[in-house]
Amino acid sequence: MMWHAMSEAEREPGALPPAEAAERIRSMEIRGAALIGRTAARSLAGVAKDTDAAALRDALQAAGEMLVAARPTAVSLRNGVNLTLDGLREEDPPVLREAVEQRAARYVDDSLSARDRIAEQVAEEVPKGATILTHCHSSLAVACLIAASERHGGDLRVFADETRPWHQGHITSRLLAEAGVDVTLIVDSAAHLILEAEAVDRVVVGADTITADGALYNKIGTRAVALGAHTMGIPVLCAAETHKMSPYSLDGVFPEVEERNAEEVLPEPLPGVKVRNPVFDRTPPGLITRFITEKGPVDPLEVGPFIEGHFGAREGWI
Ligand code: RUB
Repeated sequence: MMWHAMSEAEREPGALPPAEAAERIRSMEIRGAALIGRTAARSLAGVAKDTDAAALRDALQAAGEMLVAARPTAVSLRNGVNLTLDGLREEDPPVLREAVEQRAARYVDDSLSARDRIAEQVAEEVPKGATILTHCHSSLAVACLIAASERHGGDLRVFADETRPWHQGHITSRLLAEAGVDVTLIVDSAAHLILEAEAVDRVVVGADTITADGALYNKIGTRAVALGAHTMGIPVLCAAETHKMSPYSLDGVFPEVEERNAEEVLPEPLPGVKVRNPVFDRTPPGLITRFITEKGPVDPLEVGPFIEGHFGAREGWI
């Protein structure tokens, strides 16, 4: 089955063996930052459950490293691994086993309940009759738009942009339509025209990584949409669970922007033509109005202190 034809439930996998989880994340069969973080946590729980005591510590470390290496940009993948293993490596195997399973379950629960809390907040601040533009497919943004539409009895319009080359905007459109939301699909390059011509009230996007300087790493094209909105005075809201915040950026480690295969852009090579295929970009803090997290709204300029307060010592983190 094509990944973009799958239902949400089918795409929320159980405890996959780490090599399979990593491969399915790498191939984008499992994608979207929140989901890949949950997939990593569940995979580690599976390792904890199924590995002999003597091999457990090394197996968890190796699995963690393999999962983190699967895709480079979304920090929730790395946080999913590190928050699941945090401070446990020295524990005796029986304690380690149980604690990893509990931590993984907590990571998953926190992620899913964050989505609901964020959706409520965004729904509260979106006015009845509003027109919203969203970019790519963010499960958090979709949850927000469904909640907002329900709150206003369907009196809400959404424009979803397509996001080539993978067309994740098609997933957004399908999910919103299935939920009864008034949704219109547009190509990425129509975003500026639509922002203006349709008097869009808010842009709502998701996040792969939020860094301590208040910048947002998200699907390629987010920056252009945010810039367009900014020039027109349209607020840009980023719906992001705190798992999207990068504690590593406090140490000066910023996300690597993933470049994918040329074939995704040009299936048949054209002689003499080179291809670039960066799939994320960095939107600077000045173009984002607010991050909406499960802990409430965070101003881009307050992200650094927020991250410092939110994450602990991070000893032994991958
Ligand atoms: C998806 C993307 C999404 C974020 C947030 O990129 O950039 O906006 O991951 O999604 P890709 P969510 O398709 O390359 O994974 O809100 O579901 O975490």
